[in-house]
Amino acid sequence: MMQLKIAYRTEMIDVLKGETRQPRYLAINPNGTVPFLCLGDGRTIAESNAMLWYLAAGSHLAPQSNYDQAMAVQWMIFEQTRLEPNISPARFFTTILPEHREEKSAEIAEWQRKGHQGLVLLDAHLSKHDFIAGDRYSIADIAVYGYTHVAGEGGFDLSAYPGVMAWLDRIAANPDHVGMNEVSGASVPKARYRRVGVK
Ligand SMILES: N[C@@H](CCC(=O)N[C@@H](CS)C(=O)NCC(=O)O)C(=O)O
Repeated sequence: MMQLKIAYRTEMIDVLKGETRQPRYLAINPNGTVPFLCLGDGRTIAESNAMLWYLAAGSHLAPQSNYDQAMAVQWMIFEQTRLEPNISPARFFTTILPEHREEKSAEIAEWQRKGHQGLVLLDAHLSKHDFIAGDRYSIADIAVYGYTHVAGEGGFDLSAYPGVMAWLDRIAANPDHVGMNEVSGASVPKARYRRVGVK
């Protein structure tokens, strides 16, 4: 939303405190997951990739051709099935809640094994392409960047993937890039952002 200069307000929900399971949050999002997008008119969107497609529609971040759109969907599904389910729990029990690392060591090893299978495929793609879908930066890069750039916190050594490493640097060097810690908990002053149609 910052890249598209869309005004928004962030409300932090603490997963570790179980806030996603509390009636107050379930009344807003029955799925009980974050992230969750509430539009100004009361409509809502779950799933990060659905939000990306909605927000980017008609903008420079939306893949243009039919083929690039299909490639974006393909890699977003890849991210949700091959990367996120492995990197996220490995990172959770390695870095976010490390006190359970020992008892979870067998599962962490399995998440890492499967996560590496995904990273090999991603590296092969990014060794031949500068961006995930098409020849320019798009929501497909944003989606795949999310967990890939914190894979090290899940015990993944990304130095084995030069294509991925070069792409991570390319994305972070984008002048519009907004780092994760620059948005967490941020309540962005509306005056700084032009409202461009969250309808
Ligand atoms: N596929 C979803 C993932 C949503 C998800 O699993 N969120 C986790 C945190 S990353 C969550 O809300 N967990 C809290 C819970 O299940 O109570 C997306 O990409 O938005």
